[in-house]
Amino acid sequence: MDGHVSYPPEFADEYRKKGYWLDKTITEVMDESFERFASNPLLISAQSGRVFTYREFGALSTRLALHLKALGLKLYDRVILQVPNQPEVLLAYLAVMKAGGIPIMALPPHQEAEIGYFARHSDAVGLVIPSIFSKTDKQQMAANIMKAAASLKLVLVTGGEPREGFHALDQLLADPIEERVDAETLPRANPDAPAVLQLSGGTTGVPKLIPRTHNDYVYNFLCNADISRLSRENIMLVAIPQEHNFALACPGFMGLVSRGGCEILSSVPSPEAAMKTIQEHRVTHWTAVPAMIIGMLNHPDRDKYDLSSLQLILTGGSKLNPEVAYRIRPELGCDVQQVLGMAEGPLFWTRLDDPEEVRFTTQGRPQSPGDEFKIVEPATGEEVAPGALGELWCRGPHTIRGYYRAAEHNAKAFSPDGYYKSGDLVRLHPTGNIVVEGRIKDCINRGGEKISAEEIENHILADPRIDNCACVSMPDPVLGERVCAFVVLKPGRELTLPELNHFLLEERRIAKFKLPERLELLGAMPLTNVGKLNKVALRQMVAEKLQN
Ligand code: J2J
Repeated sequence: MDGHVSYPPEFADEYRKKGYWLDKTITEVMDESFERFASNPLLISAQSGRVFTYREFGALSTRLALHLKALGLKLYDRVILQVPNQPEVLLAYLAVMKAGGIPIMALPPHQEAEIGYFARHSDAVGLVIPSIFSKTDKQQMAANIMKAAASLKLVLVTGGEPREGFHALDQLLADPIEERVDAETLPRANPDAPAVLQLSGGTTGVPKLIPRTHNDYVYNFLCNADISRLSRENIMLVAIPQEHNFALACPGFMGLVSRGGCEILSSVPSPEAAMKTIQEHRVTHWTAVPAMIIGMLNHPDRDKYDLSSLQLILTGGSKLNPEVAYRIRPELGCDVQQVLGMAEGPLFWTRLDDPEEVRFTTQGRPQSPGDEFKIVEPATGEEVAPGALGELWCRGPHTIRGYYRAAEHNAKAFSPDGYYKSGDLVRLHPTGNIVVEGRIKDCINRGGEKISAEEIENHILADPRIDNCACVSMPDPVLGERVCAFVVLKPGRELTLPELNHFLLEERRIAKFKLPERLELLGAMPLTNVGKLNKVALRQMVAEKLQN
């Protein structure tokens, strides 16, 4: 596939020889489970209560794949998925892959700016959307995007009457095409080809697409399903966006399916909803970002819920502070497993039998013996002394070698010998685990959701009232960080935060979660002594204001 950086042959050979890569596609591995655990419940929608067995889910995803093929989807065609946390997101995910296509895992809040960009950049042919999301007419969004993205032909809509030319996903799922067309006609992808395009956490003007191959992604979730010791007895709650690497493959939906467990998929991330669902479905495992755990720990009504079924919280996306980690066993009655994860592939896990101090104060060690990492001086790539602070670089059988169609950026984001430069500042713990201490990449981590400063700054600079701007993180007790925009106005202009955000939403059509939550007006930007924008000073400035 054009624009995909393959693993060098000597590494691929090694990964096969060591048994990491199985040369199976994701759907082949999923189909084995659909057959093996046929009558077990696989997925329950927390909102509708609908239950899918393994057999049913396998059959429905094949049916939808046959429809997609009949509608013209071809091997390696890209299809953007933007469905909120309801079963259709996973059915569409599997169906696109079964039809030989490559799903692009967009997030439900993304708007025209993001989806339009993904469509143009990837020449996507398909888009799967809800009719309405968070009061936004997604069908209108799709129609607008189609004007500038010539490749986009196939729009599937869930939960509403489709416009002319669009297709109702629910109707396709109800039409037994498999009685007319043999499933054997579906194409088979090469296991070394990209299976899924994930989204990068974002440090650049536009989000980068991350090609995960079948071989690397299958290994990814089979390996970490072991590390989390998943089994068919497990019931896992997922209320973070299902499209995320964490919810999909770490171990997430696919890891759980490989072991025969059941996922409870919820579209409501609040602590109350989580507690209600845990009680109702006797949830044993919860995939959550630290902000959700803090929300539950501090919830005034926690004692009203029976959370005794809960065995393990899997958490990552942002740092779990040790003070919070130490409260989990006494207050929630369960264990916690930390993962430092990246959609680019690297995964570090605390192990379930590590001593408490290691489980609570480190972010783990690599998931696979095939993973390589080093902690380096970012400018030179020289390894730092053990225990010293440095940037984390990673390479291995489930870490990409390059972003999709991004040759120029790849030259900076990867070392010449193929290490992914994470942008995270870490130090080595004496146990060999790592501890995340900060980052050098210019993004804001809002409760696990990454927001590229440059991306938002570019949108803000398009506002005619604005002369200059810089976005930085400001501390938040629950989410960890939120976006603060520092702005220098053009002479005689005025601006409030609601006015700025109205411009970003209505004119720039960006996702709501990226909006600045504070605006600071400045006469001039602070500069470092070499004349560069001083973001450290800006972060300090807003942190001090928040303390007063
Ligand atoms: C501190 N920072 C962390 C952690 C991620 C599992 C879990 C998370 C992600 C994810 C993921 C962190 N402590 N435990 O893909 O499979 C920050 C780091 C990292 C960035 C990656 C998964 N866990 N982070 O969050 O691609 O800064 O992946 O580089 O969205 O999140 O973000 P993302």
